[in-house]
Amino acid sequence: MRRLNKAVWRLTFLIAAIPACAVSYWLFGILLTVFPFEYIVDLNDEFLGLDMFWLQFIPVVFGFLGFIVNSLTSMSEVFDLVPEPSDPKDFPVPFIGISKGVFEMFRTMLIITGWMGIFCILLITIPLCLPGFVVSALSVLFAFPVLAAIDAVYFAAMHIAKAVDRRQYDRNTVCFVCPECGKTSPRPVYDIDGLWVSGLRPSAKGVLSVEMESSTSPCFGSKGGRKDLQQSCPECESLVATKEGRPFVVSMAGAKSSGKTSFVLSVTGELISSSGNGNASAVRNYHFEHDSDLLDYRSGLCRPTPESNWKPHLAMIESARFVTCRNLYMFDVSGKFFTGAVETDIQPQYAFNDAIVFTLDPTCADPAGVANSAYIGFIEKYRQFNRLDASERISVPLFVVVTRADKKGPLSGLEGKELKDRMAEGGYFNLVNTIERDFSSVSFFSCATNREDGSSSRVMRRICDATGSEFGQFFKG
Ligand SMILES: Nc1nc2c(ncn2[C@@H]2O[C@H](COP(=O)(O)OP(=O)(O)OP(=O)(O)O)[C@@H](O)[C@H]2O)c(=O)[nH]1
Ligand SMILES: [Mg+2]
Repeated sequence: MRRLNKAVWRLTFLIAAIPACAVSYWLFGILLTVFPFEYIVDLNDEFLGLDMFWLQFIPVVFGFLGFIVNSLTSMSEVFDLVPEPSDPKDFPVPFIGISKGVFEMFRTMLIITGWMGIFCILLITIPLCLPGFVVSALSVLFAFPVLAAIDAVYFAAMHIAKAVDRRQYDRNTVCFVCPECGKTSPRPVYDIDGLWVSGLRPSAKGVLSVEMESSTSPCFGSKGGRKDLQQSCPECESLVATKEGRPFVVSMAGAKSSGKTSFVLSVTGELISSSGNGNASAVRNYHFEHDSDLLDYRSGLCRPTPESNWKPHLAMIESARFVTCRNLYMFDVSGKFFTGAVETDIQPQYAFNDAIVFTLDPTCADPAGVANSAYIGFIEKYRQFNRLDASERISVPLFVVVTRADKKGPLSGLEGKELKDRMAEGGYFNLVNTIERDFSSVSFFSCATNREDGSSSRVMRRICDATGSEFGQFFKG
């Protein structure tokens, strides 16, 4: 890119010189016929014997060489010209400002021409020196409009790039979920040189890889470190580092020991170990404590979730396919939450979750009764939180996940309609009926959530596909 910029930059100077040379050549033809230059023709006839073509052409060549030396070598610095385009790293549209450079050149040339003209007249070297300066001045005169036109094209390109960047910024920061308090807001608050701003504005240069210009007009540039700026949650003010990842939010529900935490750990564990089905460049848990939970889970230990838990499991997925991260939020909660025994039971994500997973342990004592009362505990809270009355169907899809598929039973290994029918026949009639009445989209799966055997990932894949989410590619189908 840098080489290309340089080449285009220099080419514009050279292209502009061609018509200037032609005009100079034609001008010399006229000059040689008028006072005080006609004596050059006489001198030539007497001593050199060059024909008219060369007499006109030689000074143009001298002028052109002078022009090249001026514009392409370090001589340009003497004349306050810009010999090279700006580094594309600092200035992604490097040609902006070319007219200014050319104008400088033009101005300098006029001054030099003026002074040298006087000098030349005094030194009888007018015929040799003046044409060179005339060529240079004319070259600049021609270069100016040509380069101004190029400038205009690049200005237009910059505005388009800015608009694209703005769209990307709006799209990627339209929904922020705080990994600490679990609440959502349009975007985090950015810290720019100690100034907190809730939305970024473009800088004068603000596209792609531009650095932050100043605290008053920072740019959007997603590649310009915007994602890495210090950010905080506007709700709880905690510092966050979500890299503006687009969220996909799953709420977990289900009775105690039904496998909610196991499902979450199995999904995130497989996501990490498979590098997002090979489609991610990096996947990691946002909270360090979830790394140790995963280690315990892998060694066969899965503790009951404390009632005080409200931090979502957040798996951050980085992929070259997307400009920003993709963040998978799974809100795990203690099964006690659905018994009515827990007072502090606010689940903020109920307002914006993309999917709900309801786990069910078919091997416990009275599985249908346990699942039913957990479901009622859940749906009451959900409706209450979203102020939905019992007649309204919930549009967020619900996924019933029957766990313990590793233990042989009447429901293990089944899914979809087959599983639903088997459940309806096998004592879960009320539950299946109520769920289908409450939700407009319900799917049934069974899986072994105590291990990472791919069954949980498969469920996640279906969840993503059913909700039309781009997260599906990060899970094995
Ligand atoms: N064999 C088997 N055990 C499972 C499965 N899923 C969960 N378990 C075990 O069941 C126990 C409870 O699982 P959890 O994932 O903690 O259940 P939970 O729903 O999160 O429970 P609470 O947090 O107390 O509400 C753990 O010891 C898990 O290892 C499964 O699919 N098969
Ligand atoms: Mg749990």
